[in-house]
Amino acid sequence: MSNNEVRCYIGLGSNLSGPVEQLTHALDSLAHVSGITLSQVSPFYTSKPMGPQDQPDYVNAVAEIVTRLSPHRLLDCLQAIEQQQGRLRLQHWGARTVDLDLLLYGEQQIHDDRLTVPHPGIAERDFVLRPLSDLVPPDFTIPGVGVIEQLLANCPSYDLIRL
Ligand code: ROI
Repeated sequence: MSNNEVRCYIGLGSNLSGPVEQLTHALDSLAHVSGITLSQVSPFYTSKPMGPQDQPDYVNAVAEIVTRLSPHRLLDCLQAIEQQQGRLRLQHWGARTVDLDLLLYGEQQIHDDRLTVPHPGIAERDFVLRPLSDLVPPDFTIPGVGVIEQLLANCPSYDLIRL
């Protein structure tokens, strides 16, 4: 990793149109973006929906990338991949084809109209923390939030099952 590159973590989630295939396709797209190197992918997990319960279970995973893209250019790429896969969002907190969230951008904390990093609500989502914890050491600190092992111990359960 050169000095103009940053290690980032991307959360992936889907509960429509073949969730495993949606995640696999999104990861493949991510790996082919110029300026992004896909370095690790967590196992996939099924999870009960957070939000309305009248929607299918989710499949979730986390990817580690190394990138020279700025946070906003990276966000543009994530949104482009969501659009390519025909992202449907039928209702707020409802079913979606694929969701790509910028969870962490190095150790930076970012707050502006487009982006909040670390991702808000990360501490309440075991379907993000658990796959993230597969990729980082137990003492890994999420900037401004806490140590992953402790966050996971205090997080509500969405009944994760590792695929
Ligand atoms: N619930 C789960 N289990 N996984 C998700 O990725 C997910 N994504 C969402 C909402 C609707 C909040 N619920 C979720 O955006």
